[in-house]
Amino acid sequence: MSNNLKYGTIGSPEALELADKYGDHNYLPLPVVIAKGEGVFMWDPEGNRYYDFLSAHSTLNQGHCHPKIIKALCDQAQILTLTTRAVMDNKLGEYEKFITEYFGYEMVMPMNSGAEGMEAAMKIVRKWAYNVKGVEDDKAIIIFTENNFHGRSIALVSGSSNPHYYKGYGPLLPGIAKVPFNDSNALKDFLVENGKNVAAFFVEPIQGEAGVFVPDDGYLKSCFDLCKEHNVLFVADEIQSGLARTGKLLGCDHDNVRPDVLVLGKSLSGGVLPVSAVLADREIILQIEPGQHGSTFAGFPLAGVVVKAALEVVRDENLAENALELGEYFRKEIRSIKHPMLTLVRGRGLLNAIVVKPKDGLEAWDVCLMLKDKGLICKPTHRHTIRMAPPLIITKEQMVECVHIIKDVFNAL
Ligand code: IF1
Repeated sequence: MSNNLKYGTIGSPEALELADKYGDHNYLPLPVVIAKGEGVFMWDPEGNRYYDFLSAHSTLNQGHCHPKIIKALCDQAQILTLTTRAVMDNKLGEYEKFITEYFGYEMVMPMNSGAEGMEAAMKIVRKWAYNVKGVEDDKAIIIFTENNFHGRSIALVSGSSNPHYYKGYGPLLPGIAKVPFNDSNALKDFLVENGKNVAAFFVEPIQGEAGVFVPDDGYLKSCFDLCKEHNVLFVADEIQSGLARTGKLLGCDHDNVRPDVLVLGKSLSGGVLPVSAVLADREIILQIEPGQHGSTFAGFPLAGVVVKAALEVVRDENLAENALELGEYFRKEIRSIKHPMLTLVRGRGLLNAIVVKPKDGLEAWDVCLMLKDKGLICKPTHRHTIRMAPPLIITKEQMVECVHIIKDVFNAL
């Protein structure tokens, strides 16, 4: 038991030690321990406060422990958490009506993690390819983009172009092709050659994990039109780019594209539960018949009420407008920093990244450590790229303070 604790019963050193000794080592976290989260802030056990510029990788768009979402969770948790789909519960249909109307689709397949949502989408489009498009059995092709990130299941990493994610997990799933991101001609060439066997094209409207790569205006629309031309489904992975993060409700909205299949996750539950959702119209979703897919917690009543509250917050607190306005301010201010290590800032809405050029033995990781010491938490997504993504509820005053912290660090470098 450490003394001088403000939150919880163990201090940062002990928390780090226990996790290192008893837990898996598939992460290299920033050396900070979080004990409390509220809005845009996090606190360590000793009571030090940090601005959260990670938002759990766009899972906390509504901020930490949003009171409306927590209330929905606690109220429902007292009465019914789970039944499995072996029986019906009184919340599922209400939730499904709400979310399908919210995004303008006829149906939804509720899942748990984002990867499970993406896997369900892969199953749905393959079924559609065989049953509706008439692709020869076991010949369906799904197209991913180079440098994609859709999750860590073996099926999804089978389509990864990063050996870090797929090496040593073979044999990998066949039937996944890759085309360069932000190059609709590459997609066109592939479809002209192989279109008759292609079930779907999967794309993140902005490649988050790859380093926040925003495609050219019109790229998504060109790809969507090519998919229509070749009777291929357009599947948008909006797990990180969705829910107001890029300054519009969905990343696809920047190109006015309505995906045939929309996959949501992360902030869908406001960072309270792992919840994902696959939205599409009836002809597509109903390709999966009773008993052909599912999961114990998929669509459970506790998730349904939490998601409804989380989506109401996105709408009622105008998170998209706030992300648009403060994202412009953030990029303008960061671009005004003239420092040899700060080579560029890119992004859309409040999904941004800065690229840090190493200097005098210092690099992005060291910048993150200095930011942490000044009360702002962010982390490199790749060695030289730091993703900066605060909760979308951040106020202008708070953003001004965060920009000052970032400027102070580069002035000190
Ligand atoms: C980790 C980053 C990684 C995603 C997109 C699907 C998923 C994700 C666009 C899968 C998940 C998470 C996974 C998490 C860290 C984070 C991440 F891209 F956000 F930075 F990994 F690269 N589509 N992204 O971003 O959703 O199964 O995780 O719920 O695995 O370390 P999930």
